[in-house]
Amino acid sequence: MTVNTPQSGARESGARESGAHESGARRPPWERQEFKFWIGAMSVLALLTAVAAMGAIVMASSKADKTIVQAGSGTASGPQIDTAAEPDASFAARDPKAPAVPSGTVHRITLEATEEVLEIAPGVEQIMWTFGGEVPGPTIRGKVGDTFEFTLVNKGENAHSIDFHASKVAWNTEMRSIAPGESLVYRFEAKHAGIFMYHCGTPPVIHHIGNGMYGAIIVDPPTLGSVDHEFVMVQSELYTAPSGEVAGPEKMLAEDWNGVVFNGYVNQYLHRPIRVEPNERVRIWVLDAGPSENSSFHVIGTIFDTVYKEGEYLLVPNAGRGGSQALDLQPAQGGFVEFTFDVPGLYPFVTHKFASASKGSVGLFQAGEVATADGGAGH
Ligand SMILES: [Cu+2]
Repeated sequence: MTVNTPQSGARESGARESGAHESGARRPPWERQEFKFWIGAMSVLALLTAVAAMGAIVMASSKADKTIVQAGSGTASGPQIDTAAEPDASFAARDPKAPAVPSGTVHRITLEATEEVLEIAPGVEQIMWTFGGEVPGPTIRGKVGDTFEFTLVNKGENAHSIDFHASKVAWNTEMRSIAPGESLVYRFEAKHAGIFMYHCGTPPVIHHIGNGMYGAIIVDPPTLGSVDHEFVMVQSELYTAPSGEVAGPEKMLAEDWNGVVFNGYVNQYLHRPIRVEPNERVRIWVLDAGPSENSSFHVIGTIFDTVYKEGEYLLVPNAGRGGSQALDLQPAQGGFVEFTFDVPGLYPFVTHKFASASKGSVGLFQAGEVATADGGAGH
């Protein structure tokens, strides 16, 4: 009598070598010849399927990528960024204010993919790949249930595309790459709330995001309360290129960035502080666009009483007096924080990963009438 324990199975198998068919009925199913045959056949089939699928992916991506690899082969080396350098007196920081939610429920927006020279730090100009001629691309806003209809027009010299993380659409249709001169319509209903990344998805994706093709789209949660100020900070890395050139993908692949910045420019809000008043309620939407570095968003001198991350409130003002010091984000994650400044003064904001902060991601809030280094207030 056979007892079905692993030991007895192992013991039996030795006897079965010389035994023959009659013992087959007593063998565990995985040791029967016909079972072994089908397992072997299925393994071969699975292997062939995997090889065929990989071949198809390689063929598809190399097809979409042909132009990009040629045109994108910028020089690996670019200038180092001097974070102590001052911008010209005429320098205007990018407006950090979050756009208002537009009226209506259908938003038709045209976005142009462009390739043009932009200043990314004092004295550093290079070709950036953009949405709408700016890095980050424009911040888009709506609410849950709204319909967005984007027309992407490729005005560049390389293939480009767009991928809205706020959408649920097929990768091979709306997110397809289009050649220079072409356009496509990308339509979706915003079904979920949050601050989402959008970016060019043309391979190699790291090259297109690393050269500036990213932005934020805010889909308001239905419960969003009102505040005195709303700002948007998009963190990203900067990869420099020689003047007049575009950065190649080598430094991006090596995670060897030259700068980490908010809203596309080195320390811009340190040079042009953001003006608020003490005790006003401030909300900052934060998106980490990467392509590779994470963020630990922190405002020095205050504590967040509200934190919303990736579609959920992690903290709201509560009886337990809970406080939050940093919003942690990986690339392509976002959220918002809310707080007040209790007394007049200057309040820096950073990513508390200080190796990154020291490469250009320091800004300043000016709460009230207090002196700033340059004697003036920004927004
Ligand atoms: Cu692109």
